[in-house]
Amino acid sequence: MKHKYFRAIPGVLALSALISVSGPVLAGEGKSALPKPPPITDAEFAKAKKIFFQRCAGCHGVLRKGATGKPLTPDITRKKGTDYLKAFIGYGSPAGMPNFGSSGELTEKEVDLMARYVQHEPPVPPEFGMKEIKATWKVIVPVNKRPKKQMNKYNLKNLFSVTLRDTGQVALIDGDSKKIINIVKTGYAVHISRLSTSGRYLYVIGRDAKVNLIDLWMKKPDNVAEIKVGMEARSVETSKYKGYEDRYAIAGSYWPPQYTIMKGDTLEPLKIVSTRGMTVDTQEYHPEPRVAAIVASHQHPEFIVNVKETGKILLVNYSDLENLKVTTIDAARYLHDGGWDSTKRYFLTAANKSNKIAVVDSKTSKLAAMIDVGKIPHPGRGANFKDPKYGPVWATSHLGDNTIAVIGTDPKKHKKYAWKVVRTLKGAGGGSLFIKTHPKSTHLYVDTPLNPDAKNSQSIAVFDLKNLDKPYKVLPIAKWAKLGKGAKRVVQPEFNQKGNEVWFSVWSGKEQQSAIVIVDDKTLKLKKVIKDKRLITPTGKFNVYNTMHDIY
Ligand code: DHE
Repeated sequence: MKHKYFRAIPGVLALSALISVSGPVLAGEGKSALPKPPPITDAEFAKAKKIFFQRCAGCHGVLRKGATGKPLTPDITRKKGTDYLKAFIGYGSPAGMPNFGSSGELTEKEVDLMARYVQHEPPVPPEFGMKEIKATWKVIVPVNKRPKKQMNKYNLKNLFSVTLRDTGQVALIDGDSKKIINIVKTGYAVHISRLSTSGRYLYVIGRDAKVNLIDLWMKKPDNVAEIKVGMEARSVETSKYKGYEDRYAIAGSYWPPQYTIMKGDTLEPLKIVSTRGMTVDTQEYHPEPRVAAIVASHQHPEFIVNVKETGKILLVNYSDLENLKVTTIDAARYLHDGGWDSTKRYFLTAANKSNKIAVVDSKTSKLAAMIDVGKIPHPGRGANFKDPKYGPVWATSHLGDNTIAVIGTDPKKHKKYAWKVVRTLKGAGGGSLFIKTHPKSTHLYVDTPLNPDAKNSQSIAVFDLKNLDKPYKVLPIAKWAKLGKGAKRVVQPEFNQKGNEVWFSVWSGKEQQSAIVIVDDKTLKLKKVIKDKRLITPTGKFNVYNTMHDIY
């Protein structure tokens, strides 16, 4: 049986359709003591492969070796059997597995299909080197045909790039008027947006590893270049060190496991580096060490690259791409997301399945600390504020429990508390993904979009930074949006440039209505609901100024 790996995925068809891979035949099948996999037709296999890529591969890995999610290789899944797997996929778990069935995201038939599919051997997708990457590269507007100055009247610093997850688009929203400026076609199931140092160029990465470069100076900001750096990706960043502003972009891929350095204004691919190698602890070979978060150093001309499955943090020096210097820091598995402390010297990042936060000193290029926190930390970029007792701190919430770990970040003036959990706040529940504050705010916002209880997934917990012993307040964000049916998960707080408004996505299914809810940070009252039929499945929101300057 032959299957074409990404055959049914929009935007990936052209290249992947050329390369077919072996179908779901387990080595030694028949001789093995394991139960046989349940039957699946070719058409079902193709459909399940698409669903797996869209919904499951991010946590469980393309090869299903596990990371944020458990390993799902046939030696494990066949022992569990179809009924057990169906229950798990259908109802989820408090530790972060979404309830795909009861939320309506998958039909009963699809839940059954996925339970059977994961008992078959995962198909291995093809490699994607320079030849394949170059073949996807398009400069839509050459540099010399682009504006020489800003050609629109928008306050670009307060523009928001909003992920429209299931339509493969971003909505550019004017933060002042709250009006949509443009809906830009990007990669499939878009993940994040990042800004160039100058704030002119916006980079968007899709789950299909397509990078879009949007020029905000155009009369109507739009794509000026695009490229695909692999089959699956989550991260993109730009060079921020003095003298290298707007010079390079980097995108990290999940498949193939590699990172690609490109020219900042055209996305011309310059260098691809594989991340395959040995794990940090057991020192065994891993075939799929995916690139998770990437940040740009302010101390050296370096990108800081999290390699998830090997648990290594790479400091990739871009000052000489031909003689590439990479410092490898041993951290822990499985590295995921993270952000800077308020001084932008220390990078704090989650080794999520190790329940640790790793701290990198970007000045000395060394590991500063490994800190034990709660279950599966998931900070996004985290939140920096001044604790009344412990001085400057950075905080993360967790996918696997209801706590918020507050970590001291000032080894100079508050040495005693540096790199220690100084407080553990109790939030609304597990299933938290993002946490946010702003230097001008006295509030800390914590979402819980993956909590199985709608009461939690549809609201936000707010802590008072002046009195952290006080219990949190609950803001009924989804209720304020006044939408019809839907999961209405409230996700990812993001501040405006001034730091006096905070924006939330109310995220429902593709066929349902979603919205963005804006809250006045001082009064914690509803300020505005943005509803528009084009706002389909909004999730991440990236304010230009705050993203340019790493303010969170
Ligand atoms: Fe994300 C950041 C990976 C699911 C919304 N997500 C990140 C980063 C990684 C990542 C590696 C850090 C990028 C960086 O900083 O360079 N995300 C993954 C996954 O592997 C995972 C768990 C499963 C998957 O299949 O993709 C996953 N992420 C989701 C979602 O389901 C979310 C909630 C909705 C969506 O749009 O898909 C989601 N991820 C986000 C957002 C950020 C993010 C909004 C950026 C947060 C920020 O403030 O920087």
